[in-house]
Amino acid sequence: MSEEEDIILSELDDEELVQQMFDDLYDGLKEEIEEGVNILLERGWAPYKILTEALVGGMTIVGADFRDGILFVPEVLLAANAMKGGMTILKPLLAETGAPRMGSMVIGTVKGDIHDIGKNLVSMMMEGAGFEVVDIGINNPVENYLEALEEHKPDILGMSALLTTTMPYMKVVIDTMIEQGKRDDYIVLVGGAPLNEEFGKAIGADAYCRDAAVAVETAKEYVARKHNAMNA
Ligand code: B1M
Repeated sequence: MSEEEDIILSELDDEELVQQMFDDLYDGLKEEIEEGVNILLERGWAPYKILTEALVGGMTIVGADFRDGILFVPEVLLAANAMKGGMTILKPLLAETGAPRMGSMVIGTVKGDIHDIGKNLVSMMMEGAGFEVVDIGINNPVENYLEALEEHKPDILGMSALLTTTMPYMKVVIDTMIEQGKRDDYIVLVGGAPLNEEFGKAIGADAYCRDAAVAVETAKEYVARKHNAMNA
């Protein structure tokens, strides 16, 4: 039996458990991540704390080693899969806050880009805050966004991009909305690791959101403004 198999997660204290979850995420061990999440929930950790400290914290380490050429795509896919296992447990709990309905959002990752963990996290947090979310998935050409906007008529369009090569596609979507006279019908929020506020402004989005918590706050602020303007 290997040393790894001897570790009993429930016997670790919180700090050790989170460290072990970082290792397990790194090794793509989905079942262990799910077990770790359940243990932290039993110990009274808030779902949001588990998400940010154990799961996102672990993924940050994976990201650094991916960047430095220590980890490769297959390993990172396994880590992503393990993270999704943990997120699946937390999703209903984050949505359970009984928050009043705040508004609605269509969200998707742009064409050429298949990263979806951040987008999924934003969707979960938005749902938890009382937004109705329609997630159109990854690799979306402009037509998909426009169809979803037409069909669901949300308050917000959210776009995600994780690659410097795909982030300019957000401008293609916004420019097409402008051409079709639809831009002002929606609040456009953008996010993803390589973006920044300046980029958000330059492409004509309403706001850039650094993380899921900022996305929720920004969405609330803009929807309230929109409703106030409509009632004025
Ligand atoms: Co990719 N990848 N990847 N990858 N990957 C990055 C992004 C990279 C930075 C890694 C690195 O080199 N350090 C790098 C991009 C470099 C660049 O463009 N400058 C990179 C690369 C190069 C690639 C490939 C090209 C690798 C290759 O094939 N050679 C390839 C591209 C595939 C493609 O998309 N066409 C690729 C593939 C993959 C995997 C498939 C293996 C996997 C994705 C699995 C999946 O998503 N299902 C993967 C992963 C996991 C990563 C890293 C390690 C982690 C991303 C992640 O999930 N982070 C990433 C390194 C990194 O970011 N540190 C990397 C956790 C997540 C919670 O954070 O996504 O930033 P994030 O989301 C945050 C905020 O950004 C914000 O809120 C979220 C939650 O707080 N946010 C929004 C995100 N979207 C939002 C939308 C909003 C609002 C806020 O709308 C309102």
